[in-house]
Order: sequence, then structure tokens, then C-alpha cells
Amino acid sequence: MPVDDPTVGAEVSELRELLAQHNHRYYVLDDPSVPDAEYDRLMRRLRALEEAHPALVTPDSPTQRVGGAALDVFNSVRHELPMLSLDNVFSEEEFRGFDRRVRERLGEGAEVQYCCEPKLDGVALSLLYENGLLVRGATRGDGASGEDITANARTIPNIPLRLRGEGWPQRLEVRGEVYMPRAGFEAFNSRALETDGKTFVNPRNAAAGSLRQLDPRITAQRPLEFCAYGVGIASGELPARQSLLLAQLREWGLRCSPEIRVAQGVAECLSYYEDLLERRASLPHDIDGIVFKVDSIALQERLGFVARAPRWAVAHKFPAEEEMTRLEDVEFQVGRTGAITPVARLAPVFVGGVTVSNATLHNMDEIERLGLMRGDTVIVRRAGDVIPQVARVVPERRPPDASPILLPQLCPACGSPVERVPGEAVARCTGNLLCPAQLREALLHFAARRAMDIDGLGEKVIDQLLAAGLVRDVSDLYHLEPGALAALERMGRKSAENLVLAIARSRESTLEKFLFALGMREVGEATARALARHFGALEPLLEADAIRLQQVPDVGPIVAGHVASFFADQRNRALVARLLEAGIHWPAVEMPAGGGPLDGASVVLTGSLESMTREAAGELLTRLGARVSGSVSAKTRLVVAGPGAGSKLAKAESLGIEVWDEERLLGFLREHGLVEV
Ligand code: JCF
Repeated sequence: MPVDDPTVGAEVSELRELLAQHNHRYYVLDDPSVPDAEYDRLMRRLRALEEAHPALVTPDSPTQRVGGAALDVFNSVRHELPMLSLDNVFSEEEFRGFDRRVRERLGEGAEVQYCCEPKLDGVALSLLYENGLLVRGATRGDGASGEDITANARTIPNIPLRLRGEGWPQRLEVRGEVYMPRAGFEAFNSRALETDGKTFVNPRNAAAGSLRQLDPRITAQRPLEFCAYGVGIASGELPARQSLLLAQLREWGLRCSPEIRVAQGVAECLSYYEDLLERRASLPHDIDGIVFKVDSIALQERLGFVARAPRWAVAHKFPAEEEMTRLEDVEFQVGRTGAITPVARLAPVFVGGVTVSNATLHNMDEIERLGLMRGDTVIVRRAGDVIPQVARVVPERRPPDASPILLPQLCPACGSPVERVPGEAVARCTGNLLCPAQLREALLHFAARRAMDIDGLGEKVIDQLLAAGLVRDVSDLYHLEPGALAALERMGRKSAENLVLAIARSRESTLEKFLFALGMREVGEATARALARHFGALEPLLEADAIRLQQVPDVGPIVAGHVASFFADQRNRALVARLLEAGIHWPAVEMPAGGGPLDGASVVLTGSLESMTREAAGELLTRLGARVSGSVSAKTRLVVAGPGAGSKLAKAESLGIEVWDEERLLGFLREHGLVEV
């Protein structure tokens, strides 16, 4: 390509224009118009042209986001207009006080209009545009002067290197916040864990740390975003309202919060606050409150500043999601399946809008990961409705008498040995239903609405039944007499009778509820339903080994193992027998409506198959609605027989049952798309 080819210059301009448009749609409007691959193709083409024609490279070219070498230090920058901070208020009352002061100063009886926006939890950044070109990025520093981080600012994809549109002042300083969206933060941390292990504590620190890199190539790899919230110096006219100013910045290609609204008076401000507080956890990035600004710039000018903050703006902070407190003790609780869970007892602390004094520590691995000791000062985190967590230890606050947290050797509830399977995080009490803690949880689970649904059998009554020795396993429930119950404290004659009735009513159940109620490990409602539908009855399930169990949809080797070992335990089989003897029953299981072509049909596989194992064939037939059974009876609809078939085949023939060979089976499976043609 000749250097003076005028078409090259035209193509370069066109590529830059296209790339800038795509970038804007992607990062500012959140509305990408082309696939990433197309963007990459345009970028590669532009790079190639610029490499061949270095004279055509300009500083606002999208190829120039990461340029120059690493710095030794950041230069200091004086802000021509100081970068202000915001006053905080922490309650509705304090916010009303702010509004009252604004109106008093303005001599304004009427309600004031406020521009409302979420307060981003990031790092402030000043961007200076001259003739529409980004010439400088600076941190806030102490407000009077900050650091020149232009090279890093240029790497942030949604910061325009050149302003879009027209009408911008010749000099324009845009101010805003750099932050790391939560998804990017999680991704960055999990990658860091796999490589050098240098993770960030929260997205705010990640944004600050990334912006402080002396080598812009590192900043470029961090998922940072910029959101504009105002202007500093401006050499020309700007809109007369904060809300219109932000709309104008948006037209010039800067991202502003999509949540910006104008509110009339305190009441509307407060409902804006409540709305965002509620949606806080579902936003893509952390926010720590709401910023309210008097919308009219003329009124802002009349209000002016105090010290380092404007009188016309305030940050109404949300309750902190992280607070510091002391770990007083760790207790070990025993769950329904014997899992021993360490629970942190904390000095009560107000966090995420509630007072927290307990937090689960999950398991011993978690305690090790946190490096936690009794007496430590810890950071407790409660975000949204998520249960409170101990997020981390504050090591410099460890008292000299801090003591290690050890897994008890014996179950705190029954004294049975505690076992920890190597490679598993969970420790378990080996007492099973001999352990009162496990029995208590088993009873609660058994009686729950989604299980046997026994009204009136809650924690209190269960504790009383256990204390009085009236119940040693779940089957004892069905032999309780109203007389014995009425002897319990605060249990009247009437409630005793009602409870006995409720227990009696629970005898009429369904197979899936019964299976769920047994409380097998990893068997939730969905798995219980799948088991019930697959086997159709309890007996074949009792006989199934782990291999057969894995034919059930969504049952993998682990769940299959738990189910098989539950029913392999004679104590559990005896318990099931006692429950059935006590009268628990259910209607025949309905197979999935409109299922496959073998809907509900009982099929027996016998002999050997060449193209697949019998188990695999059984699984495929199950998918077509069949129930695979081990023995031939008058109810059998179909027998698939391979070489070596013996008595089952003979019996099928004697009963006149349809018999298929492997070829016929394969044809059928092929017809239904279950094996390749
Ligand atoms: O989102 C923020 N962190 C934020 C900070 C938003 C604003 O509108 C701000 C700010 C700091 C100062 N406004 C000022 C004047």
C-alpha cells in the first residue's frame, strides 16, 4: 500500500468512527449493536493500518488507550476548582434537617427539587477535555491537588478519548467515580486466586488499587468503569439544572447513572432512597447511599459551600454492609444429618440494617481459610437479605489471649465420636438417630409442611416430647396418646387431641413426601419426586443399588450413594417398616402426564446386549416413560431379551408378553431420537 494513498486515511477515519460508535453503545448505552468478534475485527484492521502508516496515529485513536511505558511516580496536579466531598446523613431525620436548612437559607417556603442518584462506592476521578480531547485524568487527592493518572484513565473503556456530538466548552472538566462492577470484581478475584493469590477485599479497594498502578497495561486489564456526576471547570455555558447537565454529559458520550431522577421535596426523596435501598443487592455495582443535589444551579450558587463540602448536596448513607465486632466464642451445632456446624457468637453489631450476634462459619475449612481465633476482631458482612457472614479477621487487633478453634472430638449433643472424612469439609456426629440433636432435627424435618405436614408439631413440642422421653424416633409419633400429651406443660386437653388428629391425618401422604420426610442426605423435594416417579413404588426403591439409582434423572453418584446406604442400613429399614405398620400410605404414583411412548409400561431387560449395557438401555427406556423392573409378572408389558436370557424369557413367553431383541430395541430407540442413526 503506498504511503500517500488517500483511501487509507479515509478508511482509518471510518474505522475509528465505527469503533467509537460501538464502544459508546457497548459501554455507555449498555446496548451493543455488533458481536464482539466484529469489534475485534475492526480493531485489528485499524491496528494494521496504523502500523503500516504511523503518521496516521492520533492520541484519540481507540488503539491508543494503552500507551507509553510505566511511570516511576505520578505527578501532582492542582485542581483549578477544588474537588469537594459530600456531607453525610444517616437517618431520615438528619435528611429532613438538611432539607430544612436548604429551604431556610433560600428563604424558600416551597418544596425544593432535588436531583437524586445512587452514590457509587469507588474512587473520584477528574477528566479534563480540551477541544473535545481527553488531555488529563486526575485523582481527587486532598481535594486541592491530586495525582496525574491520565495514562490509567485512558485505559478505562467507557471513558471517551474524544467527546461526542457538539457544543462542548473548549475546556471542560468532567467529574465522576471509577468503580469495579461486582461481576468483574468476582471474576478478577477468582483469577487472582488461581495465579498469584493477591485478591482484593472489596470492589472499592479493587478500583482504587487498579487506578494506582504505575503501569497502565495493568490497569487496562482491570474491569473498571467510569460514571460521571458533575463538572468542575467549564469555559462555556452549561445547562441550568443538575439533571439537565447530566443529560448533556450523556450526549457528549459520558456514562451517567441510569437511575437519575428529579424528586420534589423530602417525601419523594425518601421514597427514592427506599426504592434503591431495596434494589441495592440487585444492582451491578456496590452503592453506599443516595446523593441528593439541589437541581437548580442558580440555587446551588446561592447556597455555596462550607469547608470542603457544598451546602446544596448531601449523601444519605445506607446502613453499612460491613462492620467490625469481636468473636466471643464458637459453638458447634449438630444438624439433621449429623453435620457439625461451627457458629460464631459475636458481640452484637448493627450491620446491613439488623443487629447480628450469630453467624454461621460453615465448617472447619472456613475457619482455617479465615485464620480465625477465639477473641479475634472480625469484619461481619450482611448484604441484602443474605445471611450474615464473617468476612475476614482484622489481624492487627488479635488479643494476646486469642485461642485456637478446634473441632470437638465428641459430639456436643450426644458424646458420640465426631468423624471427618478426609477430603470432605464437613465433620459429622456418628450417633445418627441416637443423637438427640439429630433426632430433634429429624423430627422437625419429618413434621414440616413440605414433608408429612403435621400441624402443631413445632420446635417447642418436639423439645418437650424428647425431654419427656415420649419419642425416640419418628415412628413413635404415631403411637402418642392424647392423655400422655396433655401431661406436657402448656399443652391442654384440646391441643393434645388436635395434635393426635394432625398426626393421624399425616398417615395419608404421597410417596414423594414420605421419601422427602425421611431426610436422606442430599434428597430434597425435587430428588424425592424424581425417585417417586422413577420407581413408582417404595419396594423397587428399597432394592435398588447405587447403579440403578443413577438411572433416575438428575441423580448422580453422590446422591445415589446416600440413598443406597440409607436403605442398606438395617436400622433405617426397620424404621421405614414401623412407619408403614403405623399406617402411612399413599395413592399409586402418577407417572408424568403425557410422558413417552412407553408411559407407565413395566419393562424387563434380560440377557446381554452388545451395543450398550443393560443399565444404559434401562435408562433410555425410562426416558420414554417406561418403568424398568427386575422380574417378569402379568403386569410386564415388554421384555427385551439378549443372548443368555433364561427363565425370565421363558416366563414372558408363557405369559404371552411381547419380547424384543436388541435390533428391535435399537430401532425403537432410534425412532425416538435416543441413539444415533
Ligand atoms: O457517586 C458518588 N460517589 C458521588 C460522589 C456522587 C456525586 O454526585 C458527588 C460525589 C462527590 C462530590 N458529588 C460531589 C459534589
